[in-house]
Amino acid sequence: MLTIQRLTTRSLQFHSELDRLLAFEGGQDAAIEHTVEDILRHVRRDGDAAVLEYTRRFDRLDAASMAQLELPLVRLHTALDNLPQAQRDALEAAAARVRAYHEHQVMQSWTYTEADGTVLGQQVTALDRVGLYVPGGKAAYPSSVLMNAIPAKVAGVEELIMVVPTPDGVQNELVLAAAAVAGVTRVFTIGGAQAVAALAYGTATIPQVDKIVGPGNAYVAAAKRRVFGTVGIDMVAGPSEILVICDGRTNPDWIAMDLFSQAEHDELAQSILLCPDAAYIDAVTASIRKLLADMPRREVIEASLSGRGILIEVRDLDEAIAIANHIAPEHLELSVDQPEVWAARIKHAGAIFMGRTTCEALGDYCAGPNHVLPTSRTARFSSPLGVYDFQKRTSLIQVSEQGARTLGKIAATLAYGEGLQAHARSAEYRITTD
Ligand code: HSO
Ligand code: ZN
Repeated sequence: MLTIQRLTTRSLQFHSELDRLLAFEGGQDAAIEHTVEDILRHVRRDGDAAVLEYTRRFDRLDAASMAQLELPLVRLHTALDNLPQAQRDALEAAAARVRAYHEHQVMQSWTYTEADGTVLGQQVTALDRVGLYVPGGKAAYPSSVLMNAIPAKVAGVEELIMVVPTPDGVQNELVLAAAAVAGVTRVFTIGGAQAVAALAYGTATIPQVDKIVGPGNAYVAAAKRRVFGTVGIDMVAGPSEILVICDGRTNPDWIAMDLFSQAEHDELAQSILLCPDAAYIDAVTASIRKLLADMPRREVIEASLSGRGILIEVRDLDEAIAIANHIAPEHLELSVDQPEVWAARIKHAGAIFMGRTTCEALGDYCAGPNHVLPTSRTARFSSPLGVYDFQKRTSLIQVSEQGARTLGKIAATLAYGEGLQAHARSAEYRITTD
């Protein structure tokens, strides 16, 4: 039975009820932490042998050596060649659009020269080697392979090492085809915390990477958190979210299906509608009930909408914008006239989908922007995955003779103030007295 929460901002309890429904227990589980700690220690000590042992135990895959768990690149290309033509075309079209979008993000090096000839700047370089985790189970999305791998390639990352568990040896053809399209350089059929450990520490066969990206289950998330510092990691994503602001003049079936589109990911996904028109909220509720019946994933959708879904009647669109900024949703749909006017007032959201014809699902696959977005209100302080995450900045300083004199005096004065003689004298040596 579907029971979706309905709130009105006119209620005195509105804010406390909203915050209660937003709260997501992303907390760490002690048993998982303990297991992951063991796995990391074991892989760090025994390398390939430990990874092989865990792969045997967890994925029932009995390999004599790690080399047997590496897929040759021709295997990826065969997967691509064997796809039905329509799927191949869609994958390639999506990849091309994602690549074109991300090319706009590339940071360039820059320098500027001061009056005395001192040159300052910033040199941008790519990470050398990145690990891409791809889940094997229910969330094995080829689109996520594209979204994680393409920005790395655009940034200029030379080695992209993908790990993907294949329980009982079952390989996902679309995932392998997506890896071919994205230009992944090596693939190992390993997963779980042991794969994260292998990438973070390196083994005889698996090269140590500089950063690990990609979604995974609770074990993978715990492992990524623990290896952070040895390597970089991307965000640890929570369940998907969608928040729709609608003026009440979009086909209610469209909005119901947009709410379903994120609800179908996960029982813990969150779908929210904000609308100033109570009768329209009734219409969307009726659409939800009508359309749910023939959704193949209706149980997941029903659990998600019943547990975390919210339909909110607001006083007006201004109030809706304020609430959206408070929630900082992963995906925000503005199903209104002149969406650009309202979008300009949004400060916190992972991605904004503007206008009635723009559904969020297009962003998941092929619009171009990344679908790896901040969840669980983290859009207050973080951004979509992008080329930026695979580039680094190095500062450049080249001080002229005259610059050495003026800066030397300032630095020496501050250094004496800090009691650091060597700093001061090092600067003073360069103050040529003529
Ligand atoms: N909406 C998900 C990404 C995705 N959707 C993959 C479909 N496939 C991220 O929140
Ligand atoms: Zn999605």
